[in-house]
Amino acid sequence: MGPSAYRAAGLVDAIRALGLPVEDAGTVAPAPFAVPPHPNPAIHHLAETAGWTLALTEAAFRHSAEARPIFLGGDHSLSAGTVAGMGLRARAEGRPLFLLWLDAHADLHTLDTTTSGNLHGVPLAYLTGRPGFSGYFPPLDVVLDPGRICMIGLRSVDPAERAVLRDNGTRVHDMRDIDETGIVAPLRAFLSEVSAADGLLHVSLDVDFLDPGIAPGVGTTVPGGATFREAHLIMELLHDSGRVRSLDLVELNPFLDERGRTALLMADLAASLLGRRILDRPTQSF
Ligand code: DIR
Ligand code: MN
Ligand code: MN
Ligand code: MN
Repeated sequence: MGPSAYRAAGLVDAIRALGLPVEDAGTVAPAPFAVPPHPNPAIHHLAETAGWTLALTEAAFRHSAEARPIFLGGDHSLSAGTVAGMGLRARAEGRPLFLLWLDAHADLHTLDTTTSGNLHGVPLAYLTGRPGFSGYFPPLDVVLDPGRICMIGLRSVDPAERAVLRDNGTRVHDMRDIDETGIVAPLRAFLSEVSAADGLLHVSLDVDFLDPGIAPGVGTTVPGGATFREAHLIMELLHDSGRVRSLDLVELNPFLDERGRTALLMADLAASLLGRRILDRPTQSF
């Protein structure tokens, strides 16, 4: 029901109000994808998720040819497909893909290390070519370099994920970092790198990146998340960078929301990313 809630929150009109042409491309249908039984009994919805990954990879590649797609979820497992598709797009343009992951979680489990069995916890392992996906997920054409990923907002990392993040080159900014340095310095450093490489940037925004006090509509709330102003500031800086090509809005659960406020906040953040601003300011360079 997430996409319906974003539509009801006026996402399309908010984008149109910025003077941008926008088209609602409707609902993606999952592709059939047969998988053998997996030895990890915790995993559920494996074949369905693999089928969605295949369909979303194709949809992301196709829609990004002439547009800057926004993918409405739905579970964070959808990023396995959207980012894979944007990897194909980047390759077609001869440019590197960079990924900004705004999340309380690292989503770096393999199918073998996940204990929850929730496949929202695995997309970054799939996308960075970690082992164990072969035969269970669609073959990945363009592997994402972990050194081109920046994570902001972490505050719930499982031991298996922590071990990977120790030395894979990903820029990792947990909430302690944000408390100590603020949100601007780490984001600027990352955006400068994207610009220097003439990269394409995909942003993946998990609702639980935000503090539960402002964004209750998600099944995996973690206290101590990003504030309203921190989140908008990130979006405003992303807009200034001119680098964002695609966006995921994921993990919204309207049944846990309070009168649509989380859906509305996510739609407002998307509008900030697309250029809604309080006052006109000189464009910043990165
Ligand atoms: C946990 C939670 N690491 C898992 N992950 C979530 O289920 O693997 N990601 N909620 O967004
Ligand atoms: Mn989920
Ligand atoms: Mn997530
Ligand atoms: Mn999360």
